[in-house]
Amino acid sequence: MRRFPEGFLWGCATASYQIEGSPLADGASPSIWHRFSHTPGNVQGGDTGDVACDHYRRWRDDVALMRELGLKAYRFSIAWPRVLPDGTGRVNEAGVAFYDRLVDALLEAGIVPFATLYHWDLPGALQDRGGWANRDVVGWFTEYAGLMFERLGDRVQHWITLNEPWCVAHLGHVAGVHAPGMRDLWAGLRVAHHLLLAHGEAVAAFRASRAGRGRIGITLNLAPQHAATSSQTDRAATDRADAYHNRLFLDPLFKGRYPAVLVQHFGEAWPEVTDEDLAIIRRPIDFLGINYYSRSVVADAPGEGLLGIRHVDTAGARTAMGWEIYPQGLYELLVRLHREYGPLPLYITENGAAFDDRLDASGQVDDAERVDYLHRHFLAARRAIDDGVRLEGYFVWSMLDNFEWALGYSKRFGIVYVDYPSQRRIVKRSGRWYRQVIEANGVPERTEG
Ligand code: GBH
Repeated sequence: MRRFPEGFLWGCATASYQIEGSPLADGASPSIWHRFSHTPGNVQGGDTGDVACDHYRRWRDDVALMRELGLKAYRFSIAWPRVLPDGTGRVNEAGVAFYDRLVDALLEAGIVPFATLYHWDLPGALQDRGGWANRDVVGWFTEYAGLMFERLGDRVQHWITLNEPWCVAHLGHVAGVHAPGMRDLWAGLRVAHHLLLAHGEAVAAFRASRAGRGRIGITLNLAPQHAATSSQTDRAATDRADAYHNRLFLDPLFKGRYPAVLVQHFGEAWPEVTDEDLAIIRRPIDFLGINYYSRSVVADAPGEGLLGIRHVDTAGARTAMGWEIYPQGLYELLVRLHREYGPLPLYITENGAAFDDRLDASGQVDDAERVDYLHRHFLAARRAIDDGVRLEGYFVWSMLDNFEWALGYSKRFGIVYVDYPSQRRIVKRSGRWYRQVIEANGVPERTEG
């Protein structure tokens, strides 16, 4: 057995718009994802988060299920439009009450709550005022964060400001495949800067609040970028890719500067950034959350796309998302973060995979590939801990099959199967296996695959 450190926090992660359903219930206002998914052509199959996993109504059963799975921790996100329907100002008490009860139920079940303030569902009312592209969003977000610290900070000790700011800036504002569906590099770069400023100001509000005895961090989606060949041009292309995907957020957060190669590459489009801004962004945080799914292999491709790069397909096995299964990349990433940006406490706030899960004749889901995927990634994480990395917890994405953004319900990431028509939850083989891992606080040295 490869055991993990005592007190290691094994958990699952979810996000509000992906599981809750009832997006307009009890005084909530439409988020940008509600609007986006209700606009034809944006989401596969015309799927929306209107019902999702109906978690808004079934949260009590879902917490009971978490207890059955033996989870030590649970990472969820708060829907900003439920608690502040106009984005700022008037508080919707019914919305706050939902998270209040959820937190109480988690604590009662002995599960440590990790609250993410922003997992992509901006109030539509704020989008009408320019959303993340308007620098005023820094004040709006700080007000919202302060409210949640005030209301939940007596019980929630682990806070994450933002989930994957790269996805918000790039997928939402440059590529246009996520809400709010903009395609504008100039705006996207400002959005990235505003996200970081909002994060930094929320950290300051946290330190001054009643929640301040707890811990606060941010979650980034990070992926090692490997050069397709050792040529000078491929290596330079890979450096640009790493700067855009990884260092765009890591460097300002931990080093107080943006990657020079990006500033130079984007030239005129790069926003004005003051030293005061950089000081706000680099305010010390208590941990870094890492969402890891795969790596990229990069070749130089002059004139192609934003960065003059091309992604090269590898021979490795893939998940249903088409992402290469590459556990070694998790080890590599953790060691790099520890050496170049730490040492600081790290959590894997998401890792997991979509596969073509099927209910078999006996009504079970035999997802052996997911067991193998998780097993190999857990071993990679354990090796990083051997090397001195301060990894303190691991959240599997996801607890339940859910609304996979632009891909709707076509992709299943859960360790629990959701039969959407009946809303029945069926623990997959991977869910039963994960319960044993948590119980043993470790995994067998060898995988079966
Ligand atoms: C996360 O995003 C989200 O936080 C979560 O809501 C979502 O449901 C989950 O992951 C699954 O998608 O070049 O092979 O590395 C994931 C963000 C960004 C991860 C793009 C994959 C490119 C694939 N993704 N990235 S690869």
